[in-house]
Amino acid sequence: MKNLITKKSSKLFNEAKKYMPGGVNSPVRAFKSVGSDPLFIARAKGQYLYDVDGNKFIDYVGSWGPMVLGHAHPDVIAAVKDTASKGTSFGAPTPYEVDMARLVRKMMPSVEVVRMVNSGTEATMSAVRAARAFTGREKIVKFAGCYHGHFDSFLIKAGSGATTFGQPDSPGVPAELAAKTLVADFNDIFSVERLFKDNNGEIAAVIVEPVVGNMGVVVPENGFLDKVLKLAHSNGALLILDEVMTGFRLARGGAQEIFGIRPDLTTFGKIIGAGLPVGAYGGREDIMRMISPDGPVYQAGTLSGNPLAMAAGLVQLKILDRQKGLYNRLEKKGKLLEDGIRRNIEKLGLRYRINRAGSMFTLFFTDQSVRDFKSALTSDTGKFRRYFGEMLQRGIYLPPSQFEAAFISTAHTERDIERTIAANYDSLKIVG
Ligand code: HOZ
Repeated sequence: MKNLITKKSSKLFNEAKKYMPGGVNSPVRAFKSVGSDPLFIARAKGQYLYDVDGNKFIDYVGSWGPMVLGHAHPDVIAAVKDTASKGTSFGAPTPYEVDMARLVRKMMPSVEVVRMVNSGTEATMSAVRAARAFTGREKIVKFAGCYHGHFDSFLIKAGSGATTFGQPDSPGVPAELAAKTLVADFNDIFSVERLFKDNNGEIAAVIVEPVVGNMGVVVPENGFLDKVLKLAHSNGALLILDEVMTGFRLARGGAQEIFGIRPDLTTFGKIIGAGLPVGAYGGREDIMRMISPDGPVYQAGTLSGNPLAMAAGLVQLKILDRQKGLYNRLEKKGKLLEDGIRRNIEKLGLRYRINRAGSMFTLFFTDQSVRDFKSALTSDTGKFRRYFGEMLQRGIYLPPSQFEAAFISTAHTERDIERTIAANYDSLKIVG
């Protein structure tokens, strides 16, 4: 093990703090909860990340999910360069958008009609507006620890950075709006049932991450999603699956393909743009035709369907659509890593838990099985902080918070995974 030299990153961070809240443009990346300065990234290629001090890491953040083919995939970069040379934004339709909408519908048949936006937050916020307009109801149900972006209605018991920084309920959210968000417990169908009973005829939609990534990875128990769908429908409400993390990552057709669920609406994020700023929402034609200019529900954006983002995303989605065995290979890599970490935990006599779905995983520093927000919060975040630092010293770049998912890409090799397992062993041995 060597001591990381991070002089240039720290210098940049000190400068950044003068001009930006916390020195960053999104909270979790500030590394605050892991007690060190963030690394400033110079470049990335495949499974590797290189910081401004010249350190190289095996990357398990993958820009928080979208880099499922690894960084700077040559075909994606070629498409971006070619498209950029023809202009970067027109605020007018382009052929890319038609190809994209057609491909999304082919890969995920529940998405009959789709609208491109610029981020996952925009997607979830717009999907909820559509659901409210369609049902004529105002309340929504979300699950504690799920994170659906930073729109007011979702910053109630929110996961991801909101949990990392101990602010699952953000100030600045009007109380009247917060009162319209009802919170259930993941994997507890009775908690959903209770909300429907107590708010009869008032709930527009249930929104859920089908596999949660934002309290760390939490997998739905047998039949849970199906029961949520049935409960929503029998009460005249819609189901919105937030597939910002899972869409096109867990399977060609996302988590909905794996669990055999046909939601009314689905939301997507950055994976659609291969890492460029994109989001999208779509679903049942009768709901989506309510969106302007087909219908009265207003939602717009100059950069929506931006040609660079569409061109990059199309290349990535076409590879995901066509490459045989790609998701099996991701599953195999995920399993290899999971098995290795489990072996380490056992050998060291520890009782930590690892949750995994395909190429998404989280090691929780708790001896309880993690199936909801409450159990995720039993994790020892002090231990996680020390573990994160030890892994970083050994060249492994993990999400800098206990309450996030780590991501494997097709670029990670078995050798990378073996190195990661060895680093995990050494780190756990020190942290205990
Ligand atoms: N909300 C992201 C993780 N779920 C973190 C985004 C970032 O800090 O870049």
